[in-house]
Amino acid sequence: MERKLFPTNSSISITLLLHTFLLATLHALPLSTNSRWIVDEKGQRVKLACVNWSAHLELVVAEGLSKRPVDVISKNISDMGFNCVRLTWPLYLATNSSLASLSVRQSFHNAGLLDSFSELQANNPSIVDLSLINAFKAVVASLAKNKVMVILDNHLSKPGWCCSFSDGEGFFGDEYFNPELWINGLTKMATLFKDNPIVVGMSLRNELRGPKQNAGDWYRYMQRAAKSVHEANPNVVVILSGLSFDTDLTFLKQQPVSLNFTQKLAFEVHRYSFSGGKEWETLNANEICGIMTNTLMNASGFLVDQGFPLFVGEWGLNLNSTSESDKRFLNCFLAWLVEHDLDWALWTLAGSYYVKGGIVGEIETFGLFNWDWTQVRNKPFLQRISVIQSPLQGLCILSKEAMGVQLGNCKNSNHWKYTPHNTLEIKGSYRCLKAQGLDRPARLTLHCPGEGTSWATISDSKLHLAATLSNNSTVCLDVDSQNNLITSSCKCLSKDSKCDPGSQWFKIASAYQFTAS
Ligand SMILES: *[C@@H]1O[C@H](CO)[C@@H](O)[C@H](O)[C@H]1NC(C)=O
Ligand SMILES: *[C@@H]1O[C@H](CO)[C@@H](O)[C@H](O)[C@H]1NC(C)=O
Ligand SMILES: *[C@@H]1O[C@H](CO)[C@@H](O)[C@H](O)[C@H]1NC(C)=O
Ligand SMILES: *[C@@H]1O[C@H](CO)[C@@H](O)[C@H](O)[C@H]1NC(C)=O
Ligand SMILES: *[C@@H]1O[C@H](CO)[C@@H](O)[C@H](O)[C@H]1NC(C)=O
Ligand SMILES: *[C@@H]1O[C@H](CO)[C@@H](O)[C@H](O)[C@H]1NC(C)=O
Ligand SMILES: *[C@@H]1O[C@H](CO)[C@@H](O)[C@H](O)[C@H]1NC(C)=O
Ligand SMILES: CC(=O)N[C@H]1CO[C@H](CO)[C@@H](O)[C@@H]1O
Repeated sequence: MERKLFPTNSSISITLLLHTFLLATLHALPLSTNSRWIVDEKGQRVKLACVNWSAHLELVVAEGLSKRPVDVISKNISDMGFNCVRLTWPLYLATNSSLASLSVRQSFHNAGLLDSFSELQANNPSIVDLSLINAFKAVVASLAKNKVMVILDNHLSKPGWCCSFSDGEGFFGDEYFNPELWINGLTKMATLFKDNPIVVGMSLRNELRGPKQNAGDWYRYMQRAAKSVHEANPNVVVILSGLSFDTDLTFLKQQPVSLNFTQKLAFEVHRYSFSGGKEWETLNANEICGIMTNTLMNASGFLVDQGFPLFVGEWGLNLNSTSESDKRFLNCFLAWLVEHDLDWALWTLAGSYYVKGGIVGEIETFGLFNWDWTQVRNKPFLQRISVIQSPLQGLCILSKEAMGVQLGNCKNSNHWKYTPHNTLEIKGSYRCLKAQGLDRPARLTLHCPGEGTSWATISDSKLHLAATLSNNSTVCLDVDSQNNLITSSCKCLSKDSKCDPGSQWFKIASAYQFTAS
């Protein structure tokens, strides 16, 4: 493993050269797993950088088709740097043939959405008279045309918005969650796409939850469903979600899943800034970052060490007006995703819904698109997440002339070694990073270890890199407005819940190097 140094802060990522080397390349499909990595047919690692696209609401039509032609949306997804979509579907689309055979036209008419329907007809004339199941297939085909891989996500049973604790959809045996019907529907869906390699994965059920949830039934039904899906479609990676709205997979520490196939299994976890209540608004950013990271590792991250891919199938934030606390969440969360180089899916693509919770044209503030699906709602955010869209993207610490250091493209970055002396050495050179003093540029030196060259990861977040000066005062690595690395006094290490340590958050990340076995 090579190591690279990533800063996690937002404000400095604006200068990123976006997507220029993200021309869509289709991997050799199908995908499978090799230890914790998702790999293609040739054994090359594939990093899933997905966005959720909903097709599970009342109308059972992928959102946005009244706003833009499906091929434009698919192309936009690829242009925005995603290589995959987590496409949500309601179980009844697979199990209720009257629903599946309803036409898109009828579905809109039944809901009384005549204006949206004429917009849909104008934008997607070839879709209006397809049945709902064929319209779903048309969306998959459009994604395939644009080399965007698809993970089918069974989001709920009855079409509509999801999910609450007691909506009858949360766990096996609930009013709308008959396990036999579910296995049957999953198997049908797996069969339907068995000859379409663009469907690379199936996430068996979204966010298990509710009063009935228990690990015993989880194993009973998840294992049966996984085998059945694999039997019907051995191409897909089967993805299993945890309990408590998919925040908890700890039970797997006691008992691993038992299946009759290998190299096709991954796990899924979800995390939002609001998952832990209002903690990001009320607690110190370093403390809460430490708590969140530990919780994530305890509840799901441990699976990576056990040799399974972990797919962060939902995460996201309000992109219409991002709060300070959400920005801190993002800095900390991205550091976690970078550190473990995880696969993920952002919630969400939609700028608005046909109808959600009875409201026609409801805005989705978590959506990448704006309300009418014509613009990116929040461009800095999109630039920001490019750091996790492919391995080794984003900003890294680069050496420059005269022993200086600055941020730049990770592709050109030096590889760093974090030595037992806590020095940060450029691999293959004798140079290491040195703090010269308060508010002065950080530099490279040949005196390693020596004064100001020992860096400790401090604070609860473990994201500050601190060095001690000759007079025993401590400074933290920081970035100035020109992307030069400096050292300044360490920010808000504890208590203060108002201040933002973001520019001082760095992650020493392992750069992936895969040798096919
Ligand atoms: C099947 O779908 C049709 C059309 O939406 C609906 O009227 C019917 O109630 C559904 N049946 C079941 C059992 O959900
Ligand atoms: C795996 O188990 C399922 C269900 O028990 C069975 O139908 C299938 O044949 C088994 N597959 C293999 C490869 O043993
Ligand atoms: C890990 O999770 C389990 C189950 O939720 C919990 O009981 C335990 O306290 C957690 N451990 C840590 C270190 O957070
Ligand atoms: C989106 O942000 C604008 C400007 O901050 C605000 O006026 C508007 O109410 C927000 N819309 C929603 C739905 O939050
Ligand atoms: C989507 O693609 C269309 C056609 O190329 C383009 O005009 C539009 O700006 C794109 N939208 C976004 C949000 O990138
Ligand atoms: C240590 O030196 C720095 C200058 O590099 C100075 O700003 C700081 O006040 C000094 N600290 C102490 C405790 O003397
Ligand atoms: C720095 O701390 C060390 C160990 O605590 C001490 O021996 C040394 O005298 C201190 N130096 C200064 C300049 O305060
Ligand atoms: C932000 C947001 O709306 N997230 C939702 C994503 O979908 C899951 C499951 O449908 C909901 O529980 C989340 O609230």
